[in-house]
Amino acid sequence: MHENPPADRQAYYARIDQAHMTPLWEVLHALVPREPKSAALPHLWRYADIRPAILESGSLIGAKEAVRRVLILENPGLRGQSKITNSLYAGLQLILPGEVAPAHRHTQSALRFVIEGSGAFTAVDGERTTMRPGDFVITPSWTWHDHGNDSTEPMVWMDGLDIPLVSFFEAGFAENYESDVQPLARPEGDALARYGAGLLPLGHAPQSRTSPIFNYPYARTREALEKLARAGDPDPWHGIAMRYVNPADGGWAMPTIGTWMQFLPKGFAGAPYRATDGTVFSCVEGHGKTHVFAPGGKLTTFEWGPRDTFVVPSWQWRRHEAAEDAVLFAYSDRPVQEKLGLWREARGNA
Ligand code: GTQ
Repeated sequence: MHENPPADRQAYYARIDQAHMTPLWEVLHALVPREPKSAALPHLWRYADIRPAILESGSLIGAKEAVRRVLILENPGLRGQSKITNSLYAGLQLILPGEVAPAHRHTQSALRFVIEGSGAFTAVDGERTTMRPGDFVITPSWTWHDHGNDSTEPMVWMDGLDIPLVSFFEAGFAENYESDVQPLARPEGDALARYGAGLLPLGHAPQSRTSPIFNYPYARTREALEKLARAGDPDPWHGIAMRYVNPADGGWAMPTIGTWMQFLPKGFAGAPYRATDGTVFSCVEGHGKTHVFAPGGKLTTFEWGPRDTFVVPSWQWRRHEAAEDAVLFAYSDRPVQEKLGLWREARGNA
């Protein structure tokens, strides 16, 4: 409230401080802001700029020793906190041919979004899936998972986890599996056939809050987006925007992280949009620009292309443009905010 409270108040604050109390009126506006004021900053990580450092990590430490050899993408406004937004984590994980990232499980949920390379696998609760660029792969909370690379190329994927959320709730548990690689219980493709073909086993009762599909292959997503784009009528703010769905309940694919794809047709000039979920974007195809307007009017423009990652903080206006057909993958904490009745969005003039 006051830069320098009067002496009698300061003396009073010092006295009540001894009893672990502090006056609300000095902090009320910060505690209950008129609107969100994210400490996070908009930022773009160009893959070409960071790729050498990612590959260099492969000569400094093995995947097994590191457990997960990942470079964390730290928001420049939140350094030292392992966060890309206030509630979410992002990292780029490298796995070299022949390497294994040993099996473990944790209550944090993870998504993998394949950036470079093809043919490495992740195994989740007894089933392996081969990962290809643009695939969206889920490791649900408390499921055993190990990663391996039987291909001949290095493989890099983006890890998106709800680490800051779970840490906020102080609900994190983790344990290692007894061996590096878990045994397989089902053939590859089982989950996609069982749950991802517009069918569900008769009488299916969900065992978890996460989608039973754990790899949403890009080939299928791309085909749907392409058809919808050709049909026309893109949303003026989002283009063709399609969320990943949990087929068992129609909700988001993950309980804590919302994921979707945006196809921006050639020449798309999106209208301004903002929402309370700080959002991470990864470009899959095409080139475009995103303008972000921070509070106070500071404009940041990102010129992105394939494999680049960028983040837009909560409640900052953003506007996408695409000079050619472009595809963006996105994730945020929207499912959590929706469940808590907090999520808001606003649309500028189209
Ligand atoms: O693959 O299990 O980037 O546990 C951070 C923590 C990846 C993983 C991360 C993890 C993982």
